[in-house]
Amino acid sequence: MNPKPSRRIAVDRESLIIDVRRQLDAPSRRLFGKRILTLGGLAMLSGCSLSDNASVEAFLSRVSRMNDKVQAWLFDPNRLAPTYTKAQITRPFPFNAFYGIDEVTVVNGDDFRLKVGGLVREKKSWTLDELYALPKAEQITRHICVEGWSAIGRWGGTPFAGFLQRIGADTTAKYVGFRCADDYYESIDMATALHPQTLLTFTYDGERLPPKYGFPMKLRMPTKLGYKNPKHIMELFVTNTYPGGYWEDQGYNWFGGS
Ligand SMILES: Nc1nc2c(c(=O)[nH]1)N[C@H]1C(S)=C(S)[C@@H](COP(=O)(O)O)O[C@H]1N2
Ligand SMILES: [Mo]
Repeated sequence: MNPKPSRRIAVDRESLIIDVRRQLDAPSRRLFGKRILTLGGLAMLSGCSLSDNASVEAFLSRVSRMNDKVQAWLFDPNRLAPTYTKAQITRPFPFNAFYGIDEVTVVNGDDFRLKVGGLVREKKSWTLDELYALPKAEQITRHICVEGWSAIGRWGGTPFAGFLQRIGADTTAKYVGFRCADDYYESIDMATALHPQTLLTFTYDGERLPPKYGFPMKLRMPTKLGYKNPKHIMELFVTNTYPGGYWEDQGYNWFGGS
């Protein structure tokens, strides 16, 4: 494994500062009155002194939590992300993970079972054939990675809202969490889980999802940044207890809207 946390955190610190500035510029922020719309003002709001590294970290993480709330509040469950044509697909579509492509996780599909748990009526595990038999949907959308690239890809699978309904998920719960075959883990807000473009995907460009793109399945959300889209999902659960995420627990913003 070749983790690259320091670079990722540096990028995130910059993106947080960009977020802060964007929030300062956002018309909705004028609600708070022009005069406190400065970094110092935000520091005051968040109760942080910004006097040393630790307090800067605390400040950024509180801004990030405020940012989660603002993003959740601004999220429109009916607004669709742009879609594209087959001719616009990026080829080759990039691979990314917290390790290199030579270390891609290979899951054996034969004895695979998707574990489903938490606040659901039906805690049964799913074979791939059962999942492949679910209602189908496809999308060509843009995937945006905070490492500085974006690409258009084509994913096929089943609408996640329908799947949640089928397993009797408590859709008034706050989060859906994911555990992956490669130590990655993620969680998303219920509004995004129920968004019509959120798909549990099993194919990439019409072919079975190859290991590099997340076999056996990837949750694809064009309304979220790349790191929010878990690959190699082994288990999912519905919960009201904040589950965090692989990069979020190292400082990334949790809501991660795109
Ligand atoms: N299981 C798992 N899912 C993951 C990651 C990972 O390292 N492991 N990386 C995330 C990040 S940062 C990105 S940009 C996308 C990359 O998906 P791709 O390889 O299909 O481009 O996967 C996301 N989901
Ligand atoms: Mo990413």
